[in-house]
Amino acid sequence: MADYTPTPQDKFTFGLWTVGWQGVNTFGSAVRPAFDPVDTVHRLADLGAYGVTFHDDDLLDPQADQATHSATLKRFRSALSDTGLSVPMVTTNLFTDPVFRAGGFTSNSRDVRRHALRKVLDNIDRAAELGAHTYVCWGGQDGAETEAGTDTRQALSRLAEAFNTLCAYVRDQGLNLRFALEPKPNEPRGDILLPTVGHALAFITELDHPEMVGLNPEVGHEEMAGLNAVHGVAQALWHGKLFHIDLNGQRGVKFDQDLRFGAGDVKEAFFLVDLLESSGYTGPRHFDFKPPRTEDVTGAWTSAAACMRNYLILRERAAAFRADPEVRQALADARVDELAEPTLASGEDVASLRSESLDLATVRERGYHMEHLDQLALEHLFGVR
Ligand SMILES: [Mn+2]
Repeated sequence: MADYTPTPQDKFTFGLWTVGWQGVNTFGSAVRPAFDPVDTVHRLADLGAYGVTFHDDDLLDPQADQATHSATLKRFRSALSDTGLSVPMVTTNLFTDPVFRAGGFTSNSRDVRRHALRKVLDNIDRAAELGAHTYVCWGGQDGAETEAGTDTRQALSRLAEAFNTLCAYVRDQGLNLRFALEPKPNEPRGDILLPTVGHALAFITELDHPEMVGLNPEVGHEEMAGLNAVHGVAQALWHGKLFHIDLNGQRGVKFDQDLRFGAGDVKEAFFLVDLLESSGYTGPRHFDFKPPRTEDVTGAWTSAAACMRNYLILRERAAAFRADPEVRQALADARVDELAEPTLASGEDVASLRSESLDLATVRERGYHMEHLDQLALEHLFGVR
């Protein structure tokens, strides 16, 4: 049995808000104490993580004064340098404060939109100082419960204006920072803008600097929309837009579960790891999960460690699947490689194409044997091959 102990080379990262989630939900109050970010950094390093991420408010209490913020940042930086943990990504909280109840970048209130931009600009400065190269934007309150209350086309214009402003700032400052949009269909709003990977990809094409803006797909968010997260990530990769990824677990179309990675749709997790590991994606494997409210502090860390262990187990299973000679034959039988061959030959014109015909009677009987291939995948996942 392989050793599934993570190391920094695996590039596993966690948000302060993930393992540090106190368990406050719609119906229940906090079940765990707040974690000191410095303790979290040390604990993550001990577990083999590569980095830590945060929303501005996770690290710096919005009620505290500037001197307190400076002291907190100093302690945090010391913890980073003591442990070697990096900060590859930073994000902004534009959702907790009641001022954002009608949105951040797309609030109907212009003063709120200006405040939201200032909050992000301030945190971009911190992100750059800490060496982050990715800035995730999740506009959780940028949505609606009623069509009457928001002009969606104007909201998209204000959203584009926000990203154009932020990109211009990053360029002016000469920062090495890219933005990653995080789609989500709903929760907390009834409907959120840019609900899926596809919506976000289309939105990016309308920006002044589309090359600076990509995606941070979250497994559970695509599944909440009833979509196949592996397909969504594959399309983001195809567009060159997988700037970051949030790994977690979700079981179907329901509230945002944020289960530990692997503890949702296991087969989808298997194929997602298979995709990431074969795609050339070199970014962090970031876990955006929440330890369930059943867990005490010990259980929260058990949940965090399991995210990494499950990724490593699935990575090994996926590699074994790809290396299995029977799988290779099954892939050939399913004609999987044939899809990489262009439909028209190089330089071929449609006249040549039209001069041919297909033996329809034969091809109508052609089977693809994908059940056999899929069963082999399951058996590797189950650990019986
Ligand atoms: Mn989520």
